[in-house]
Amino acid sequence: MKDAARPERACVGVPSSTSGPDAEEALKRLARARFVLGASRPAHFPADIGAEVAFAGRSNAGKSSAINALTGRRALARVSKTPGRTRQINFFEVDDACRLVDLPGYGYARVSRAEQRHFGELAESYLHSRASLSALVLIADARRVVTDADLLLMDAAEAAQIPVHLVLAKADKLNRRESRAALAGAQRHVQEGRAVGAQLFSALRRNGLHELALRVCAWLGS
Ligand SMILES: Nc1nc2c(ncn2[C@@H]2O[C@H](COP(=O)(O)OP(=O)(O)OP(=O)(O)O)[C@@H](O)[C@H]2O)c(=O)[nH]1
Ligand SMILES: [Mg+2]
Repeated sequence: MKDAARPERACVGVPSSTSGPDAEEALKRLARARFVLGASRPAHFPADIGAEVAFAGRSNAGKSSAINALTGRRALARVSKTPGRTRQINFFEVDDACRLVDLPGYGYARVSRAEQRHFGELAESYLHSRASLSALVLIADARRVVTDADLLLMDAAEAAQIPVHLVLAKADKLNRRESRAALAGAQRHVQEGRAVGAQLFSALRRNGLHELALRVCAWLGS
């Protein structure tokens, strides 16, 4: 049933080239995104039709910034220096029934236990029940190792047959050697089947933007 809802699950359409006119088209398409709603309970999610790509990861990893960079907007998704900024599941419609989804981050100790549990349950319910969810973009800080919570999320996605693209954000904070090492570490998760792809990314410098835009648009379909 879930497979039928995700025909492009095997990452069909991810191009070999990551720049050029296709990437420009993808960015142009994503620039049409507009905020639809923020949901704090499943009953508030928009209709489960079409295709969605959700951005998940640790608090403060750069999920909302990645959405802003992809859509060419400064503040479509709210960004903050304080972890735990995104407290709802925020839906952005790109075009007819194709959406980007900004998930609340996990692992922020200063959010109360009860609230963490609430976010966790909300995200879990979203992951397990959302037929239109085509893929997850897992944003991790390039300077940190992938955390146990990231691994748990990748396992949950695998169980739900949702492909994961691992994005090492804030790559502008690393030098060339560190970047290579971080990417090699992330590629192990690809080799071991937890992710279908891995890349470096910087919302600040727009590095890796074309590659990510192409992936996201391939998953959103046309
Ligand atoms: N240097 C640098 N800073 C970044 C980058 N992306 C995000 N940041 C900064 O990291 C902080 C957190 O960014 P957000 O995009 O709000 O992170 P988030 O994952 O959405 O955080 P939560 O909503 O709390 O889960 C902000 O201060 C951003 O300006 C990047 O590519 N480079
Ligand atoms: Mg956020």
